[in-house]
Amino acid sequence: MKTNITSLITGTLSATILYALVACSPTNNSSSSAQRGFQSSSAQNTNSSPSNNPLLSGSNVAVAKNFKATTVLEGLERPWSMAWLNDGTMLITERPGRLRIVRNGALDPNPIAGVPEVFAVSQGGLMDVSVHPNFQKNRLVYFTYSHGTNQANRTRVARATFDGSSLKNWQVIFQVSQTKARGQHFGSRIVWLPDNTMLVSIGDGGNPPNKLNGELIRKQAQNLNSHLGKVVRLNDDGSIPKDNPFVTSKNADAAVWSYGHRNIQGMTFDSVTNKLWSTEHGSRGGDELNLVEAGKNYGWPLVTHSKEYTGGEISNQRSRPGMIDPKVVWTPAIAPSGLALYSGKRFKPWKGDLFAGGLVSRDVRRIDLDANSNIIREESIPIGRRVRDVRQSPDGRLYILTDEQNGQLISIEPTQG
Ligand SMILES: [Ca+2]
Repeated sequence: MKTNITSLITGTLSATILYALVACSPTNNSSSSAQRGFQSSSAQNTNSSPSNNPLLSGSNVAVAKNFKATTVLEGLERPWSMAWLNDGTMLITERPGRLRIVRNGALDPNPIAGVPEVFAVSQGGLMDVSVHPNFQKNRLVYFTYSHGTNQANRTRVARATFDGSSLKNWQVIFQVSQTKARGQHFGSRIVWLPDNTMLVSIGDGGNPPNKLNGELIRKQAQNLNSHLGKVVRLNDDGSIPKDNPFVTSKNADAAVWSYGHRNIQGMTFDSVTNKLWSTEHGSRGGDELNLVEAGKNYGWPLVTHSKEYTGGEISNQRSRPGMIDPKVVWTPAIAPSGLALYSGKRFKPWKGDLFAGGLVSRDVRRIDLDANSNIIREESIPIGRRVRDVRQSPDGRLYILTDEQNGQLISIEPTQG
């Protein structure tokens, strides 16, 4: 047995070495010139300020010791998002298409009525839930969800009034202009800005072989006339704010706020620094944390650290003038979903830090920022379950949702400085 395994390993190594020799062979001109180009661009990176380079996060992330995780409740089917009403009541979406409510710490066994049928296949379904900043007056709750069929579906944003027991007047206020096939890359997080406009993240439409107009659909992330692969900014009724970055551009959709995104499933606004943070899924590796600004291009799929699922480059460029580099790159992929910036008084050691959920890494990444939003360090808070969402509650606690058939609501907290 032992000999067999050894020979198997040796065989694999020989094949790898052989492949490496072929790839580095001086007769392979295209390969060696590509290599020179890569070396010169990394030399430029070394000369620039270290704070401009992304943190390249690998598999040796420090594991947090001083924390406690407590399961608050379970029995949620594939929960995706959570939001709080003014009285502390909690709303939780389940991806198959249900809205659940938690009153005084207890999960109501009956889902909230009034959610229409959603396209709940693969990554799709009922996704984000977000309460209007003036909910106390207008009772408006917002949702993102996928709608349509396996051949033609798209992300929608809807709002409804919540009277305390059911949703009324479900109204679609925005939908992605193009439909796509299959159940990938819908986004979709909602974030409110201080002026009561909302940002919504929309995925790029899916992996190869998904196509649109004869080319890979993910290229739409660079098409300013498309909603795919974008963050869009809307008024609370779905109309377009007059000060959106591309409102006066002839060749752009006025809803577009930022572009070149693959699939953002974590997004949070820091009201102290007025900065928008997002996490997006790469393909194989190359997941990103980005500081997102109006009108900027975040590169996908022209610039990326991620590779095709089948192996091979998506692009040999990691950075390009006019495109914004990520702040953190995660390889291997953590599959980031859910993002919170802790601003509460309760957990002083965590104040001002970002908390990013990881579906594949089954943890929460705590990202320590300095006063200028530079990354100081990262640590892993192990959960042992797929983390779909991370949120700060109005009373200054941190909660996560786990993406499971029997999903859990878990609270996490630091146990010492
Ligand atoms: Ca990027």
